Amino acid sequence: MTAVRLAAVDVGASSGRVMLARVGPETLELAEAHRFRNEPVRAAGTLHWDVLALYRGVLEGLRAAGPVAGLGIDTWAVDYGLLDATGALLGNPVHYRDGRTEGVGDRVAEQLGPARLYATTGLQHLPFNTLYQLVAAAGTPQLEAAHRLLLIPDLIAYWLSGVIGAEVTNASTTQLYDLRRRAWATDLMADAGIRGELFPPLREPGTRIGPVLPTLGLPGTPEVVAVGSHDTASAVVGVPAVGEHFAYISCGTWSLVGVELDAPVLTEASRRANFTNESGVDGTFRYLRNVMGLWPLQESMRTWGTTDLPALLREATDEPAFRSVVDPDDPTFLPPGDLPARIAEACRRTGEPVPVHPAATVRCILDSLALAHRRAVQQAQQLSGRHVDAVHVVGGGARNDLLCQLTADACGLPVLAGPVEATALGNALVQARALDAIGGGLAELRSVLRATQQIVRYEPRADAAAWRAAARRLGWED
Ligand code: LFR
Repeated sequence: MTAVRLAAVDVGASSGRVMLARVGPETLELAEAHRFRNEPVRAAGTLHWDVLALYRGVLEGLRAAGPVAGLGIDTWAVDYGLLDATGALLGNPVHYRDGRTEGVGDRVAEQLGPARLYATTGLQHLPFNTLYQLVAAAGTPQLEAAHRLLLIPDLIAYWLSGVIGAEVTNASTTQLYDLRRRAWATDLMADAGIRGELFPPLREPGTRIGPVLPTLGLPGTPEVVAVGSHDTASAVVGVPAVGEHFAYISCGTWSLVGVELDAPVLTEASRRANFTNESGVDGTFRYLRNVMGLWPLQESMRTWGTTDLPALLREATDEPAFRSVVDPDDPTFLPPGDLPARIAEACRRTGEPVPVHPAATVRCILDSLALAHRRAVQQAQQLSGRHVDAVHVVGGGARNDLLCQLTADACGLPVLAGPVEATALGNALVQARALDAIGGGLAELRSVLRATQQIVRYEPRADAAAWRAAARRLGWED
C-alpha cells in the first residue's frame, strides 16, 4: 500500500478548512490548503448560515489542494438545507443558535414522550435538535415546498457529486434516527408531523459516494467519500487512544465529553443526565454530553474586540482560582451576543463575585469549563460502567495550556492533549481506508495517529478538595 493524497474538508462554526492529507500505513501528514471564515448572517430576524460562501470556500480549497484521490466532508451537526423537486436549494439553512426553537423542544418532547424519544433515538435533549427545528418550521412555505432535506455535509457532497444521501453519524444527531434499527425513525416523524419522504437514503461512513462532477473542473477526478460527516464523529476517530479505558473531550466551540462504547446506554439515569448516544464510525456509539465549550470565550473575545488569546490566557493564569464559577451550560449563554455581560448576570443571580475585568472573566470561563469537564467525565463513567484512566483532549482546545492543566486537575486524571486537527485527521483516515490505502479497525487507525502526531501530557496537580468545593458551589456534588 502506498500513501494517497486526500482532501479533508472540515467546516466548523467559525471557520472552514480544506486540509491536504497524505495517508499510508506509516504516513499521516496534514497541511492546510485553504481556510475561510464562516460568518453567519442575520436577515429579517433569522440567523442563517451563508452556505454558498462556505461552498465557495470548499471549491477554492479543493483547487488549492491540487489533484487528490479522495475527499471527505465533515461539519457541525443538526442543521440542514432544503431542496425542491429539481434539486434547487430553498433558502439559506437556519443556524442552530437562531431563536426559532425557543420553547419548542420542551413542548414537543412532552407531546412525544421524553422516555419514548430517548428509547428510540438515544439522543440528549438539546433545544436545536433537527426534530425541534422542523417542528418550529412547520407550515412555512419553504418546508411545504421541500422535496428533500440534506444535512450540511450531505448538501456539500451533493453539490460536488450529484448524489443524494444521509451519512449515518450525522443522521444520528437529528433525533429522527432510530439507533437500534439503524434506520430513519419514521413513526416518530409521522407523530411529529414531519414528512418521512424528505429524508434521503442512509449511507455508512467509510463508503464511496461517487466521483466529483467533471463539470466542476476540479483537478483530477477525486472520489467523494462518506466519512464521519458529523465533525465530532471524525474527531473521535482522531483520538490517539490505546485500548478502551479513555474519555475524550473534543474541545472547540463545544466540548463534547464522553466515552466510546459498543452499545448504547438507554437507562432512565442516562436520560436524566442528558447523555447522548450518537452513532460513531465502525458501529461504535459516542456516549457523551455537549458542554458549552469555548463558545463563551470566543464570543467574549468578539465582544472585547480582541484576538490575542495567548495574552488573555497569560493574564487569566495569574488570576485567583475559583473566584467565580458558573454553569457553562446556562441556556442564556447559547445565543450570540455580549457574553461577558451574561456571565456577570449569571454570577449576580447565583451570588458569585462578578468578574470585573477580561482576565477575571476568562478565568471564570475556564475554571467553570474544567468543572463541567470533570462532571461529564465522572458521569460518563458512572452511567456507562466504563472506567477511564486518561482524558484525551483533541481539537483547538488542546492548544489551550491553561484549560488542559485545569481539566487534568479537575478530573484528577492525566490529560493527553492533541492532535489539534483530530477532526481532519479522522476524516482523512476513514477516507484512506475506504480507498484501500490503509487497513484495520479504529485501533489500527489510532496507532497511526500515535506514531505520527504530537501529544502533550498534563499530570493532575493534587488539589482535589478545592475542585470538590467548587463543584459544590454549583450544586453538582454533595
Ligand atoms: C460540534 C458539534 C456538536 C453538535 C454541535 C451543533 O462542532 O457538531 O457535536 O452538537 O456542533 O451542531
